[in-house]
Amino acid sequence: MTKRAGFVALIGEPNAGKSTLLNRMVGAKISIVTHKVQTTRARIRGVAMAGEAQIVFVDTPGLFRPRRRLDRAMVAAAWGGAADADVVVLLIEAHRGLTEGVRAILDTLRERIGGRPVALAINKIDRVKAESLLALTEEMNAAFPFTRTFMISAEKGHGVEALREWLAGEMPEGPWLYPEDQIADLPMRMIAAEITREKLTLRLHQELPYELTVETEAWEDREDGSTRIDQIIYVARDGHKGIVLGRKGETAKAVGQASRVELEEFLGRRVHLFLTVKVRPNWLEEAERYSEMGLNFKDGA
Ligand SMILES: Nc1nc2c(ncn2[C@@H]2O[C@H](COP(=O)(O)OP(=O)(O)OP(=O)(O)O)[C@@H](O)[C@H]2O)c(=O)[nH]1
Ligand SMILES: [Mg+2]
Repeated sequence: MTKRAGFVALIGEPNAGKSTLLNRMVGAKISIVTHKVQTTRARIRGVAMAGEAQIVFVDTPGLFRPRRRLDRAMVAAAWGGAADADVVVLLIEAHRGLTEGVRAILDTLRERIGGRPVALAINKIDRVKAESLLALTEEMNAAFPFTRTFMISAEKGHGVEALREWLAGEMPEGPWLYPEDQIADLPMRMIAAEITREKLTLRLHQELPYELTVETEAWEDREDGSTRIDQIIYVARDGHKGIVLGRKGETAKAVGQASRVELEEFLGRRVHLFLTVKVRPNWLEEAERYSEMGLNFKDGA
């Protein structure tokens, strides 16, 4: 059989389940998932195999109306991911249907993504009655000429194989883009920072997760088989430092513990994780913070 390889961009509103789908396709957790919106900040590539086809999934930040610099850089990264892809998959949530946000995405798709296949994946079908899906499929296809429609549950795995099979056939013929055993195209230190950011997002409330960022400062694989990882949590305000640390440092300790456990599982080695919280009032306006996240600072201007 001939080899095939190409890129599939996963786009959709925040919280649609893009990262969940990427992880399922790849078979490993390489993109963080939370119940909160705006979890993914940059383009994350995961590699999946389907027979002789290599499908490089590009997880993107959710698409929404951007207000701040970081928002704008995230949305630009998402559309950049779609523009480079061979196939675009739009994820929507079955229980929310054709929202205003989805309509806005369809408008931009019409303007920017000419000629390429765009598939619709109605996700979270486990949350609705099957009867409602037919009407939603019709409504969506009246609003946009989707190449195909899939009904899936990224979390439970329903319908995901059919989507994978179809995507495999859509990939252009050509050599594979990554070695067969590579599953992610993201530096380990960035994955490690993302894991800690996930644990922070799960524990902190309201706007705070948005206003912090995590960077891996140092990484040392030791001869005894363990790894020492030093990370900095940047917050924008003094008051936030106290919240991240928690009473007697309990919050930071719990976050560090949860992150370390997942890092050990991911790396398959013992991990010593050291977290430092730093106040940096202007980090949301610093180019270096954006490049550390894999974003383009100028996109946010
Ligand atoms: N019930 C149900 N929940 C799902 C499904 N897929 C994803 N979720 C949940 O939806 C939430 C958001 O999932 P993510 O994968 O982080 O969504 P995302 O589109 O990557 O979100 P952003 O990165 O913020 O744009 C999480 O709580 C997931 O567990 C599904 O098929 N069914
Ligand atoms: Mg995501």
